Amino acid sequence: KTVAVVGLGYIGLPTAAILASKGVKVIGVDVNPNTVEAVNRGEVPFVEPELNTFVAAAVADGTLSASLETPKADAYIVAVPTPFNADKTADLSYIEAAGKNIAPQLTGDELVILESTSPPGATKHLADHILALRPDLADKGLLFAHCPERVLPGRVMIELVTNDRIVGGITPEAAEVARDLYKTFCEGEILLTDATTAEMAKLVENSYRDVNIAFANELSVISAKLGIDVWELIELANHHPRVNILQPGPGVGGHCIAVDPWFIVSSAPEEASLIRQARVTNDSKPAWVINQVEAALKDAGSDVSIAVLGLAFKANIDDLRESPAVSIAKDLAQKFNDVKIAVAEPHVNILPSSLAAIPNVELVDTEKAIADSEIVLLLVDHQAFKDLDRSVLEGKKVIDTRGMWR
Ligand code: SAJ
Repeated sequence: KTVAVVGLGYIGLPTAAILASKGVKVIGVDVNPNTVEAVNRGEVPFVEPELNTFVAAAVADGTLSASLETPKADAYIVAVPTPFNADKTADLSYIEAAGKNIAPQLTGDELVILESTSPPGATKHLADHILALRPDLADKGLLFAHCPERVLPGRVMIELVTNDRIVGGITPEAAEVARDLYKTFCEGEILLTDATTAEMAKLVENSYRDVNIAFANELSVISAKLGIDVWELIELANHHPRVNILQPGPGVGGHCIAVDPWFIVSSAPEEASLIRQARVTNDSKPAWVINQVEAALKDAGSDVSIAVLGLAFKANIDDLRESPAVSIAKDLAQKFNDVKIAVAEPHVNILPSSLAAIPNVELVDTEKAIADSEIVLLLVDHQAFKDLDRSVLEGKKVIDTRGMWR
């Protein structure tokens, strides 16, 4: 049996490599020639622990190869991006492009799995798209299923094996055949449902977290107004046996939690009011942080510098994409262009291009950023910042968006 994995990104390549490690013949497909060449050399074009070892071994064994062309295969796993459009609806063009390339290769009894995080109905949309291109296969046995991934970057090779998996079929038979494929490497429970429920389950998991973070962020804004320490408030409330409030911060980043709820909202705009409001609440937090800094600048007088600590979207990672910290640093620097912004991010050694182009921003080490500044804005709760000797903060105006230095 041959499996084609379409899209060799953060999810597709690990999935391809783990299947190949179980002896399945896997052909990875990607539109990027650099990715295809890297994989064929046994290399990984991004950082993910352990993935290198898997890819190198599978390529050496001949079980994994990569191609720009979609091949004939018994099963297809589509793991391409689903970004959102300006109006917050999902952009299905990558999924449609994958379907267009798969369609001519089909003979009628293949399994096509959509793994990309998708709005409800996307698997059916992919099936309809393929069948519109291949009406001759309409009553043959093509199978379509959705199997969302829920792995945490940094732990992908472990969680692919140990996490439970939801498998949703357009038909019950499709779910069963897809389950058998995932069983080759997944040791968690494999739960069968229909495709739309599987699509929603993934979106709901991330919306659940978004709504709960929004609650914490709203509490932080209310508490500031009332002169209450929100972290003490949450800690006290969480002593209740049925209360577990998450942590407020400078906003919600990453590629999942800040995106997926919009797919629910755009599917049911009238009904999804709480889910929409959570997105609005979390997205408004960076502007609130900037207002706090503006007030501090007014008190501090002229000729002051601001130390911005952290750019990553969460603690102890180097990922700056969709990070509220990056957008806060950028907006601050542009709004107060006569104020020096000393950015410290121990996990990177160059500024992202959106910040590098701004003249009053520079990347320096943490000690220097603090020593040279009157205002210290903590945006990410990196361990490196936790370990700082607090005496360096003496005499500084500290704005701690993570409650790390209370
Ligand atoms: N955050 C807070 N307060 C909190 C928790 C998080 O402000 O109490 C912020 C973080 O700082 C960060 C953002 O939320 O900016 C998201 O971080 P995260 O750790 O909550 O989630 P991700 O984006 O790294 O990974 C999530 C996970 N989903 C859930 O926990 C429900 C992961 O399991 C998914 O696989 C991943 O999304 C995904 O790919 O969908």
